[in-house]
Amino acid sequence: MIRGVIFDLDGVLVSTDELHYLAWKQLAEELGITAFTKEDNKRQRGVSRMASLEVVLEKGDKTYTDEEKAELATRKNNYYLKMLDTLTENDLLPGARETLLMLHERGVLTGLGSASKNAPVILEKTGILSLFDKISCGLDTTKSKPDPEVFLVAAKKLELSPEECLVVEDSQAGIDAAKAGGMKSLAVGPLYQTMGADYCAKDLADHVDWDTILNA
Ligand code: B16
Ligand code: MG
Repeated sequence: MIRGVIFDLDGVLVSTDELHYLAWKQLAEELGITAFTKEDNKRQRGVSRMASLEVVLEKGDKTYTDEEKAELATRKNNYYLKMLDTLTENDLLPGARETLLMLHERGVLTGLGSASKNAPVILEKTGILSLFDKISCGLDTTKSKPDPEVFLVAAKKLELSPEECLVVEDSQAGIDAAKAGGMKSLAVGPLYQTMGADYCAKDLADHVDWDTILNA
């Protein structure tokens, strides 16, 4: 029986990948890296800020100290935060708010399991912060998906066992993390049919058989 649903953020509830891309692109150009593309950006989905920085730096030929890397990541995050200023509830992905409300009505707990350290700001700006019982994000964790840490922290905060949780994810690393944590998974997004999840749907507005999923 599923008693809690843990949602990934970027690509499941809201699409911030274009903003991440534009902010990394701006940094790359300042560093003289012109080869960073949208294709590279796909590899940054669901991974931590520092791992995303490595994806940018490997397209150039300079090496940086850890201190310099920390400064570069902060610089990118400042560009990204400025871009988040324009985020509103209109940026929620189809079915996101409705699904959270439906789960609450059924008495199912809701959690967030996101790599982003900006997750609380994004939930606030899109008006769904109050629809979460507990939040686990990049501020609570040290390991990136496919490590299950972020989902295990969410389950612990919800006071549920992994078997009682379903993870909703759009990235392969996220589906792998759910499995590694002993949780069931629902895949959404462009790769939903190919990630080996227990259930899949184009997006949260697509037909999802919640009766079957929650009673499994
Ligand atoms: P931040 P998710 C992830 O969000 C993004 O998909 C990924 O591109 C980003 O690097 C990561 O958050 C960290 O974000 O720089 O805001 O801490 O899919 O796990 O919700
Ligand atoms: Mg994601």
